[in-house]
Amino acid sequence: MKQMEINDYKGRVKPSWCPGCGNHAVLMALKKSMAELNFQTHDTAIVSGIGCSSRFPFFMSTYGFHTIHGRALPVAIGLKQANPDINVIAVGGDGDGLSIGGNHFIHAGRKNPNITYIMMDNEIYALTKGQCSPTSRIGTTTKCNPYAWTADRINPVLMALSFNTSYVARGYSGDIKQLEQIITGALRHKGFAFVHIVSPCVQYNKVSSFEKIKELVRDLPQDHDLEDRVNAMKYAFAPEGLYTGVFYKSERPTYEERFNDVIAKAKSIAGDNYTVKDSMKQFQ
Ligand SMILES: Cc1ncc(C[n+]2csc(CCOP(=O)(O)OP(=O)(O)O)c2C)c(N)n1
Repeated sequence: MKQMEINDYKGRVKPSWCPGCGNHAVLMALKKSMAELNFQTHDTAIVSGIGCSSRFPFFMSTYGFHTIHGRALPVAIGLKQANPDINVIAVGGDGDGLSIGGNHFIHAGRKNPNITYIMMDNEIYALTKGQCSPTSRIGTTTKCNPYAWTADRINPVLMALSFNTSYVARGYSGDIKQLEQIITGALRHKGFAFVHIVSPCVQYNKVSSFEKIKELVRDLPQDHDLEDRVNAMKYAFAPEGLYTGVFYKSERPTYEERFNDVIAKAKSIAGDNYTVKDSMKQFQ
């Protein structure tokens, strides 16, 4: 098997993100992590929704699926179920994953499919030129909200922890080394791995700039117990700053494993030629 290098993952399309956009760092960190784990391009699929961040699959040489708005996760979960041998990575923005796709985020956490989900959070809808998103701060002004944004924010890390996501981490586009570490951990993890990346938009979000986020960012304590979900929630909720690192990690059977158990059970009752149609007979 070929030893992969960062440049092997370079897609045919040059990244169309603005110069200075945080997503460039995420792209580099993912390539580094994939090279470290020697992910082969023909064994890897990157699935996205819609948004600037969701253009990600075009910039990689792996398989890719640029789906529809908010639907990266159901497509990624289906892909993994149909072909469990491939590495499936879902990517997208805060708008894609928390507005229109918020429902899928919840259910992915509790099902625990063996995939990684990278959310690039710029606290705005950038592709559509700067409307507020579920992570925009109260008071944010944009062309669409010229006076002030009025809704409270969603905390994606707290949300993921609350519905039992089995790997939860947060990074920041200004620290590519840490991004690489947490993404590598996510790709290695067996189960649903959620990586929240605060990734500033230099064009439409003047409130949460790189400078502002840099002031807030702090590392989780070295002795933080990765299996202590309640403590992880305290750090996720911390008003004093934006903690980064791995918040939580635990193992339980994946969605695919549980599904295979059900199929095996059905076959043991109905025989090897069992099909899903057979299971419906009892209701007819
Ligand atoms: C069903 C549907 N509704 C709305 C849109 C318009 N739309 C495209 S991208 C987007 C928001 C993207 O925001 P985010 O996911 O945060 O990505 P970013 O561009 O900030 O990276 C919206 C509302 C759409 N494409 N499809």
